[in-house]
Amino acid sequence: MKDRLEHIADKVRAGARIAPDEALRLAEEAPLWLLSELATGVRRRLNGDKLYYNRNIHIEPTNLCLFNCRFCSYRRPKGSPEAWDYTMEEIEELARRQRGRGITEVHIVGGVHPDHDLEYYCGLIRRVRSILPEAAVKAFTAIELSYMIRKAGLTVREGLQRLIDAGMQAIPGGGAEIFDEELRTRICPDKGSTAEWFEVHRTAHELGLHTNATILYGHIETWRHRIDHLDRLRTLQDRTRGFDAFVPLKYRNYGNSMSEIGEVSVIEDLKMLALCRIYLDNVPHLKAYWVMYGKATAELALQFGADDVDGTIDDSTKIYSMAGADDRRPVMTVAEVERMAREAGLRPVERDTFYQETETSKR
Ligand code: V47
Repeated sequence: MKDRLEHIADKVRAGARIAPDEALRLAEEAPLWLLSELATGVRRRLNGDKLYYNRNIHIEPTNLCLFNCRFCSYRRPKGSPEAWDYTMEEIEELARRQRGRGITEVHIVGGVHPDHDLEYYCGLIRRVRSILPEAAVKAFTAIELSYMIRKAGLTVREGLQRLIDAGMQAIPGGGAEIFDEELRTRICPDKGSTAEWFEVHRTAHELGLHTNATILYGHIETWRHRIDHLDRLRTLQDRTRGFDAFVPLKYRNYGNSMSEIGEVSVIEDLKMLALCRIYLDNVPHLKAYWVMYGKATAELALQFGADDVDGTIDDSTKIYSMAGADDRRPVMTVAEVERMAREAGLRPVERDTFYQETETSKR
């Protein structure tokens, strides 16, 4: 009988779906070159020779947070000299500075602020949309959403509908961390649950919103936990088709209360990216978020299944620089992404939030 690993590889090459135990075998036994070949095959089938990016900024309204996740380097307690809590006017000013720069997406996430309510967040979205009408608002992790909606006494469906009416157009993938309930209570004991995360994304999909999903990997989890996480996402995606992109987030260990764990190697990152691409055969895009991986690893990721590197960012996010990422002031120019694509043998495509090619890109 054919070697079992070769049998799994043939399944992937033929476009067939692999089971959790097969994914585990690939993770534990496949050489890196084979993972690269298989993930590249899946990427090509789904996205041809495209490398997607967008012109985006993040707005992080506050780093005050009700929750105290052990991996977080960003949260500060009230009164800390490093805490921030922007006023609405300051947020408007951040948006105004981006006028006329071709930004197509504003990604808004921050701490779960103890005092703000759903009306505040709806107002925030409306103001950003009125200042940057050409940009889509992709806002709030499922954990922030679940909290603000519950506090308003609404169902998830009613709360999301209010935010949609205010102008929210997509939901980022954050807050997923690790779905295994036992590990989740060890790394983020007081955070919203796996069930809450899924309720928000499932309902969003039912309302026609597109969302992303993430995993926080490289801490205390094993390959089994990672594959279980991917499997739960693949199952929901079979039903709803609402996830646009999967974004693996490598645990960065600077300045948080799990620092002693250290960080996994770049080889492990590449294996993880490939496994995600192979396993999530129904999620169209795999994003190697360059701010978190650093530009060098993001380039390598393009040989392991990634078709998207996120966007230009323009030094607008602190979550990763505070956790030890290479770029203290993250900025990616369009020329840099174009070079990255060409060197990988790919075609750079500027996209909007919904993975449609922008008019500038078509010219
Ligand atoms: O949920 C926090 C992660 C996430 C650390 O959807 C950490 O397109 C590593 O979700 N080391 C928020 N990761 C960011 C996020 C995201 C980013 C870019 C694009 C998209 C998208 C989503 O950041 C959190 C958490 O998983 N995170 N601290 C850390 N020390």
